[in-house]
Amino acid sequence: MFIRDAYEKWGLDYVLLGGDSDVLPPRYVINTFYPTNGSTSIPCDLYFACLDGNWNADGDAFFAEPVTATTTGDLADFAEEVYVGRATVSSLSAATTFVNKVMTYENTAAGAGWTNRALFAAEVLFPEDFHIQNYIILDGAKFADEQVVNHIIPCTDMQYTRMYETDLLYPRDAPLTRSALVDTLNNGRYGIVNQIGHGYYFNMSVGDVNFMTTDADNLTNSGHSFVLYALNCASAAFDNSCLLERFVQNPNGGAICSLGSVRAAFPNNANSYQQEFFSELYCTTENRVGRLLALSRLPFIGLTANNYVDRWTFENYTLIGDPTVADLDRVAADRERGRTLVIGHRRPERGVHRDRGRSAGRRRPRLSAENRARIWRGG
Ligand SMILES: [Ca+2]
Ligand SMILES: [Ca+2]
Ligand SMILES: [Ca+2]
Repeated sequence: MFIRDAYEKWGLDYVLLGGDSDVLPPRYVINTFYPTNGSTSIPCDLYFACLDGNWNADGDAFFAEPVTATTTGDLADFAEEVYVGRATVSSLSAATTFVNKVMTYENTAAGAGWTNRALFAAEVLFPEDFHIQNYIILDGAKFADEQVVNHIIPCTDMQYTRMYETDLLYPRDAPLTRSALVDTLNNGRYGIVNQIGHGYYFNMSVGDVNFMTTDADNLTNSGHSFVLYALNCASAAFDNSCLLERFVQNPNGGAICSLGSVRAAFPNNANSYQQEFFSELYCTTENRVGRLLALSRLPFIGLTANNYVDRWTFENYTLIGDPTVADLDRVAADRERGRTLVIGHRRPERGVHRDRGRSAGRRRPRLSAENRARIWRGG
């Protein structure tokens, strides 16, 4: 296939898939981890990034089948050779909007200050119908607090705003509600936005109610597009007109790119990847989103051979947007900065599996009752 040829002949590093699912159909993979005794068909752009192995070695109708007691499965490769993102555009005008937005971002945001600001929008995950008098099983603010304490404070001089549903367990700067979040996204100017909560294809829950696709369409933070990382279920389901692509498609604001899960997410597991992503972003010189996504997976790659939650998270987390987009207050330190929309930007190293000396599989899989629970609401 073209990407494999380009990687071998040109040393390709970054690939922007040019089209939404109607233009460039996704490769669906089958995953039997969830639901129990069932399976899920997952649109998996990781397929375009991992060029070794054979995603359908047994030649049947199903891709990326794991080895089971009764089948040999496929030989899917989960170690990226290239870093992939998708431009979810279906028309020339949408493509023009996409490119113009990236160009504006890369030309104006570097050193602008606001890109050095992070916004958290975290709600209580369990119980799902949390009310202030309830006990808390799992607060999304826990995952935000972990970032602040472990990465932002020790590694950066970044400003951060913590919008949480409750301050019962973790200190917050403001209560999280839909109207407050809309106002903050429009007027607050943030480089990084991290939502932690429930979600589904067309919504993400932000404390009191859902933030919908129309809310993403109507954002007006033009010239201050943010990198959006969402820990929720399915709002990156790009085989629909999903919430995370609507943030990116908005010509008047929204996100420059978004990262999230295309189907269900398992919060404790997904948080491990999220922490890796932000640790790499805040505590190293790495700043390109495509590579950050790959690096966030790397410590867990040894766990993907099993038909377990890490395999699920690898297949589900995806990038909507240009994989070379960089968090721009870190651009000055990026001496390898290339051109916009790079395809074939040669760097000395190619695969993430060669880049770092960390051993794979340093964390063991765990299956808590909470981890088995979906975190979507309204779907
Ligand atoms: Ca197969
Ligand atoms: Ca590989
Ligand atoms: Ca779509």
